[in-house]
Order: sequence, then structure tokens, then C-alpha cells
Amino acid sequence: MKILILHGPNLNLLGTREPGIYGSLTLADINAKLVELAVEYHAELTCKQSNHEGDLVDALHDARSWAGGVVFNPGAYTHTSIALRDAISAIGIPVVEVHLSNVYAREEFRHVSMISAVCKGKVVGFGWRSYSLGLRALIEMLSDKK
Ligand code: CA2
Repeated sequence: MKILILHGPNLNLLGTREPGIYGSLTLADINAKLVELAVEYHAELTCKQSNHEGDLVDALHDARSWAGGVVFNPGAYTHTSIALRDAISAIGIPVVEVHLSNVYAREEFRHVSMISAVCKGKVVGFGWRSYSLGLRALIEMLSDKK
């Protein structure tokens, strides 16, 4: 089972600023924890990050040909990007939306997600564990289908 872990804009800065909101782990630390978890399930991860909307669309399109599903934190594009929503709808593989912070406890503009309605599910507010919870759910769901 192959899964894409996709991180959006500014998440490359994790661990350097705003630890009170996003935690103190770097993106590399989070990816390493997810790979560790995936090994337990005999799943294989590819981790990508981009600050560019089009690159994220391309990564989703590409995943269609090799991944069983995607764990996706689109960062601020969550709240604005119809292009990402359309890409998720188009690829036809399950995408799990994840957020480090509890977006519902923050500014109102973060309460809106362009992508939630086309995602399989969503995990918010558990820091890096939002990713591991989302990954675990995705793997178990994909295993059920076999
Ligand atoms: O909580 C999340 O995971 C977010 O997707 C993070 C985005 C934010 O725009 C979303 O509303 C919620 C922002 C990521 C910015 O990451 C930084 C990391 C370190 C320092 C500064 C920004």
C-alpha cells in the first residue's frame, strides 16, 4: 500500500516559529514519525511539500497513478483553493484533510474549508498527531477494501 503525505505552504517552516500554535517538531520530524507508523502497517509513504498551489495540484494528479490515498494539509490554501478541491474530486482516490491546529478555535476565515466536502474525512487540532490519526484511519480504511 502506497500513500502520499502532502504538505502545503509555509509548513516547511515548522519547528522554527509559532511553536505555540503548530508545535515544535520540524516537517522532517513529522515525516519521520509517519514513516515509522507506516512501517508497522507495511505501508510505503512518499512525503512532499510545496508552497505553490499548482505544484500541489500536480502532486495530487500524479498520486492518482500510484497511491491508494493521500493525507493532505493544504495550509492556508484550505480556505481559498477551488483548484485543490477540483483536483481532489478529479483523482478519485481518498484524501484525508489534516490540520495541526484546531482551525475552529481560530479566526473565522479558518473555519471555512474549500476541500472538506470532497475529502474522505478530516482531523484537526491534535498537532502532528492529526497526521498520524489521519494516516492510521486511511490505511485501515484502505485495508478493509482489500
Ligand atoms: O493548522 C494547520 O495545519 C493549518 O493548515 C496551518 C496553516 C494555516 O493557514 C491553516 O489555517 C491551518 C499555516 C501553516 C503555517 O505554518 C507555519 C509554521 C511555522 C511558522 C509559521 C507558519
